[in-house]
Amino acid sequence: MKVSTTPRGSLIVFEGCDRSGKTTQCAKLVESLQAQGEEVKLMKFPDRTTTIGTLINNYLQMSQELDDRVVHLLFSANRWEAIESMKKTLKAGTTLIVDRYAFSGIAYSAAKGLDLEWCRSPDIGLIKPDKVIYLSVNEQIMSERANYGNERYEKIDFQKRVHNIFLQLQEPYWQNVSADGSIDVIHKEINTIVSETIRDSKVKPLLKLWT
Ligand code: Z5A
Repeated sequence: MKVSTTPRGSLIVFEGCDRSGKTTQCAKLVESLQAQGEEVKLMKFPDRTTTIGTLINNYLQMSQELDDRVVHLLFSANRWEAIESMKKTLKAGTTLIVDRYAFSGIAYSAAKGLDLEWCRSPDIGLIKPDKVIYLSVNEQIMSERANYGNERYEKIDFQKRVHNIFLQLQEPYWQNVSADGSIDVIHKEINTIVSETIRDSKVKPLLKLWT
């Protein structure tokens, strides 16, 4: 059997409550990594472009009601449908910057009252991230950011519960970054963390999440 000698890309996941700046920071990071000569690709969950993603989008925009368990499983299925292409991309040496992943799946569903371990189980075996950047933002600042309150979960009390569950999920490969400051200052901190992670994970095997 031929063993690949191509250094692999890193799986970098951004997590955080709503309006913590994940999308902004993911875009800036991709731009700066590309400028540094890295092969990099941006992904986002939920991926609203697939058939499953369309159902999720209708639910989030409140045009459709679904049982909480059904929604949870749809979010998970939306990640599983991307898994083979993610593996292929990483093995080809491209780093993936991912805006939300399985941790959001657990945090938002458990904040609605579902059992945390039940919520974890459908995502067991996904690719384990090399780094999770957790953006934490002061709740007052969060609510003042653009368009806050337009979607289903954008209520302060709910976001506090989500944040507390994210804290319970943290493991040593997570890095907390305060997202209260300016976009450029936050970006600089993230860029340093991610550059080190990309360097360190090149020859490490891809692992499975929570196995
Ligand atoms: N969800 C779930 O339940 N289960 C799952 O498995 C998954 C998700 C994966 C949609 O997700 C919902 O799905 C989400 C969780 C749930 N809950 N809700 N609602 P989404 O990721 O598609 O949500 P989004 O609405 O696209 O993103 P977001 O989280 O609300 O925002 P963000 O990406 O963290 O922030 P942003 O778009 O970069 O920034 C928001 C605004 O703030 C924007 O105007 C920026 O210019 C501004 N901003 C950003 N950073 C700063 C700083 N540092 N200073 C000042 N202003 C800033």
